[in-house]
Parts: sequence; C-alpha cells; structure tokens
Amino acid sequence: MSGKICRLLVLFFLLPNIILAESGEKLWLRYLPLDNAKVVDYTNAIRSLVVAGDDAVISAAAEEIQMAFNGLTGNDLRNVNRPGAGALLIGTPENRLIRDLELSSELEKCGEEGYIIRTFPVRNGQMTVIAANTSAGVLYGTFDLIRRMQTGESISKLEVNESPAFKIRVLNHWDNLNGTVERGYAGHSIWFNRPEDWSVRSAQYKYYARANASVGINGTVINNVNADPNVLTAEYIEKYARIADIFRPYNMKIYMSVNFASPAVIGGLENSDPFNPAVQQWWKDKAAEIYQSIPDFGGFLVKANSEGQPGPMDYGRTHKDGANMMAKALQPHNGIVMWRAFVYEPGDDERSVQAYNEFMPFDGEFEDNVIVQVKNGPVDFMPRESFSPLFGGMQKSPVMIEFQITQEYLGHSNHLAYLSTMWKEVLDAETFAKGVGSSVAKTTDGTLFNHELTAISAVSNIGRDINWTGHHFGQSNWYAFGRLAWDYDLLSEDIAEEWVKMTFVHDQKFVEPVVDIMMRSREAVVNYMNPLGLHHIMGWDHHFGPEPWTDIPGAREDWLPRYYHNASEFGIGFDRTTNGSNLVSQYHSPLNKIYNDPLLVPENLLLWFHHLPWNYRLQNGLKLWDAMVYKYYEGVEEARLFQNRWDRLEGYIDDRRFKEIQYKLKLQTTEAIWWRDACVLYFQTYSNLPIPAELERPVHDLDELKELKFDMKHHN
Ligand code: BDP
Repeated sequence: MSGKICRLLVLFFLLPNIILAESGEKLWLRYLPLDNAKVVDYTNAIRSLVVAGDDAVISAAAEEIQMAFNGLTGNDLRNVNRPGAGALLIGTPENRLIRDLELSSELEKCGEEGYIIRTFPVRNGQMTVIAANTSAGVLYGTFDLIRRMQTGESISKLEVNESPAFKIRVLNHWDNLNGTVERGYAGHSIWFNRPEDWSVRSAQYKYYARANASVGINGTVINNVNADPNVLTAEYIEKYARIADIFRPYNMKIYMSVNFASPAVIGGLENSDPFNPAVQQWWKDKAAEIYQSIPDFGGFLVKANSEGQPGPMDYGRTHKDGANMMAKALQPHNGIVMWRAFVYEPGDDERSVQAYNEFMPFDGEFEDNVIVQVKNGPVDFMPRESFSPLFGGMQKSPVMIEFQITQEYLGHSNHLAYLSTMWKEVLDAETFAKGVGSSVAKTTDGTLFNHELTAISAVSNIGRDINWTGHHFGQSNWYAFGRLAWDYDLLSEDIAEEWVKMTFVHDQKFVEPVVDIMMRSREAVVNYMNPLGLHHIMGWDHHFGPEPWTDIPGAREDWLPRYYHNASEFGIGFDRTTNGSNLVSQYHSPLNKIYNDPLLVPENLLLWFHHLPWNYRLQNGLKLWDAMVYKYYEGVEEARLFQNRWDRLEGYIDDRRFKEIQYKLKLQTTEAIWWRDACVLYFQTYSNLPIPAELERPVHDLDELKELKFDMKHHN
C-alpha cells in the first residue's frame, strides 16, 4: 500500500472521532441532524414559518426555531406572511392571525407564560400553531416544539396546553465579584472578573439565556448571597444592565443579592438600621437608580443575620422589619424581595429548629412583594433531610423553596448524582398542612394558600469550564431543575430520558442504561456517604471527603461532624424527638407522631430523627450496625456498577465525552470507597461490632484515611 493511501485510510478512520468530538459546551441545544425518517416526518409537518408579532422575544423564538429546524433536518423554514399547509404560525392574540383562530377560552387557562400548541387542518393539509398570551409564552412553546423534535417525538398531531407551576423560576449563582464561585466546582465565574472581550462574554450569556429559556427558567441572581456591598455601586449596576439587555429577549430577569449593611458601607450613612429614615431613603434611591438602567430588574435576594452576614437584628430589629423596608423601596418598580430563612446562631436551640422558630412569628406580616426563601431541608443541603417544616408551617406569607444544584455535599463535580429524584422527593412530600394532599409543592405554588407571588430557586452549578458544570452529568441537574420548576408533576425518569437524548444520542441501547444509572445515582451517593438519615459527616470547611472524626478544639460545635452523627459506644444518630431537640413538633399531625417513633419513621430518616443503640433492630430484622454497614457497601457497589455499565457504552457517543465521563466514574468509585471505609472503620471504633463476614474487607485502614487530606480545593 502506498504511503498516500495509508495516510488517507488513517484519516478516514480518525475522521468520525474528530468530527464527533464534543466538549459539552452546547449543552442540550446541539441541534444535530436527526435520522432520515424523522427528517421526512418533520418536514412533512412544517416547511414554513409565520411570525405573528415583532417584539424581541418573538424574534428570539423565530430565530431559535429556524436554527433548530435547520440543524435537526438540514432544511430552512421559509419565512412567509400567510399561514397555509405546512406552516408553523407563532404569536399572540395581539395579532389578527392568532385572533382569527378563536383560541381565547383556551388561552385564558394559559396565564401569563403558558402556551398552547395545536395542529389545525387547512386547505391541502395542516398547519401548526404556537399561541400564547404573551411573547414569553410563545418562546416557551417554541422550545417545547423543538424539544419534541430533538427527542424524536411525533409532531404531526399536537394538542398541548402548558402553564408553569411557579411564577418566578430562578437560578442563584454564588459568584463573587473577584470571579471566584462559592461552592462552585466548574471553574471561575462566568459573570465577574473575566479577561475576555465583551463579544466573547456576551455570546456566552446569550447561550446561557437560551438554555434557561429552553427549560422555562425566567430569572437569575448572578452574585453570591454572601453579598459584596459593592455590587450596588454604579459600576456594577452598569454591568448588570448590559447582561440584562442580553437576557431580555429570552424573558429572563436579572436579580441581585444585596448586603444589608450597604447603606453604611458604600453609602456613607451612620448605620444601616431599617428604622433610620436616611437608610430607608437610601434603599429607595438605590432602587430608583437600578430601575433607571434596568427597567425590568427582578429584585433583591437577601441573606441577613446568617453565618455572620449583617442584618436588621444588628440594630435590635427583626427579619420582618428588614425585609419590609427593602420591599417598600422596590414596590414602585414592581420588584420583589426574596428573604432567606437560612439562619442559625449558636445558642440553646439546635440548628434544625431555628429557622421555624425565627420566622413563624412573622407569618402574614411581610409586605406583599416579599417571599421567604427556604432551603429544602431544615439544616442545610444534605444528601437527604426531612423537608423544612416552614413548608406548610408558614401559610399567610408566601414561601419559596431553595434547592442546590451545585453538589456541595454530594461529591462536588466528581460524582454523578442526578438530583431530580431528590427534588421530587421533597416537592411531593406530604406536609398535612391542610390534611392529605398538602404536598410541599402545593404549599409553595399558590394552590393551597392562595398566594399571588410564587417562586422556586436553586443554587447553580455553572462555571467557566468548557462543559459549564464540571461533570457532564451536572448539566442534567440544571436541566431538571428548570423542567420541575415548570411542572413538578413530570417524572424524573422522563426528564432524564429527554436530557440524555438531547445531550447524547437516541439509541435505546445507550439511553436505557444511562437513564437507569441516573435514577439510581442520588441514592447511591446517600448510601456511601450518609445512609439512614445520617448527615454532615464531611470535612467541615471543604464539604467534600469523609471526616467523621473531625474535632477541632474551640470550633463551633454545630459545625463538626461528631456533633451530628453523635456516635458513642451506646449508639448513633441525632435525637430530634420530643425527648431531644424536638424538631418533630414543628410538623403537622400525624407527621409529628410518625417522625417521633422509631418504628414509624421512614427508614431513610431513622438517624435524622433518632439516636439509637448499635444493636437496635430495624423493621427488616437487621441490627442497626449491620444495616448501616450494608448501606455503605451497597453505595460502593452501585458506584462500581455505574462504572462498569458506562465502560460497555463505548462507541455510542463521541470519544471525548465518553472518556471524560469514564474518568469521573472511576474517581467516584475510588472516593465512594474512601467514604465507606472511613465511616465504617471509624464507627466501628464505637460499635465494637464486626463487619458482616460476607462483605469484602475495607481497602484502607483508618489511620491512613485520617492522614489523607480530603480537601479537594484543586477541583475548584
Ligand atoms: C452553606 C454553604 C455556604 C453558604 C450557605 C448559605 O456552605 O457556603 O454561604 O450555605 O446558603 O451550605 O448561605
């Protein structure tokens, strides 16, 4: 064979890999060509586009469908003025073409951001219509249609009615003005302290806005809740305004985390006391200044009197006083205040009961544009907690949930943990606030307590890594949050399947095992880190590796793992019963009784609510010690299974992403074994009981693990 032919052959075999190598930067909006049968179906249904409207949002929708259709089918949609066979008509009743369809009674049910998609018979065929009351609805409807094509669904007979469960659906970035990201594991901030030109950044912000709009996220708080007062200076307001301009066509509002002490720190006032008229005026002026540059600014997110942040209590005032003062400043501009209830101070009360104790007295006393933002659990973002009793507890003031997408306590961006299952567990949890049927979701979406203002948020996992989220599967959590914020009745499995098809390939031989891995992944992490309701066993500062032994003389007791697992020769677990910290009493009946009784409490929250002896018998007949050890081992077996399964999927997707994920899954198994061995060996020093004989022996010894520094800051 001549050298030339040889080189050509080598090129030929390399080519597919070169072409297909993907970085993950396109997220789930790849718009790559579909197989021929689908292309034929879709071009039969749609060949031209009629845009009934001309504002920036409808134009963004039109641009998106053009781009998607071209990418997916290889054909352009012809822009035409009149609907007919093969047309896709998008618009609002402001336009006669939509009014003529007489959809008003159906549109009424869509609300502000919902939409309908319909197939209408017309002469010589049929046309497809996306109609909504606002152009925002049209945009969301357009992304719905695109998703159907991306996942290979039929679009020839559509009858879709959609409206979002929550009015405000926001991401919270914990990005600092110096470009670092608190609890971020995907590189530096995409917002602050960036060296690149605006053209590069703005292109990325547009992509970000499209991705969010594609799942219905309509707002974002781009700076850390531990807020730098300087974010309120003219320099940053100007930066926010430029970003807001890019978001606007995608119906995304920008919000800001603010520091309660700003009037004193950057305003030169004597104090930041909410009762000081000069302070009140300062916030009013500041709000007016912001709205001057950003007319659709969303509002403020505030972390006050929490973990050292300033707040109204510094002046003997209350959360209510602080929140209402800011709310009044924003009212003339229709802005809102998201006031966080993540509070805990050293004192007599145990941490899990504090938020409820601190906020319940103000139920019903907040201004109408205040919403209380509550983490899903009463302590922090543990792999599993009971839901916060403020859901269903606070009834007169609106409450919103805060989830965490970034995996602060779930293996950072090293571990695959699909979190939709966790969020559904919380959203679906029964609070019994108004009897059966009072799920956490319903206590926050306005249905149960009739609130106008409804919202949901989650702490983002996005950074400057090429694939946005560090771990390719981290993208699935961003995606799933948006989908659930729109419709919490969706099944985690279906969301996973959509995402896998859009992000990778349609081949069921790939999709099925991957969805299965995703569906099992969160429980696997719970098992090798914190089974049976254990929590806070990680290193106290980095929150990454296992450190059940950590004991720092002089450190706050409730920062240390030993305080939470409370292991001793007598047993393990945190007593939150009526004999203990009494968290149980903050729940409605019958949950208070169920949680109070070790025989009734769900097994996965056993040690969250109870301190029990090592030889306590579980319902399944196992001794507590054995049950716990089995769980740790089960977690590791699951991680191994994920790794083996993935290894067998080589060739289905591009090599680059395949190998990057393969590497992470290997790391996950290694780290799962650390967790298992560290916890089992350490707790064994108290239980004095053997590891069941049929289980493999620990790979590490305890001293070696204690020496290992689990501080994984270099993953940052
Ligand atoms: C904790 C995080 C800390 C955050 C805090 C919060 O470790 O970095 O600032 O939550 O939510 O879990 O305010």
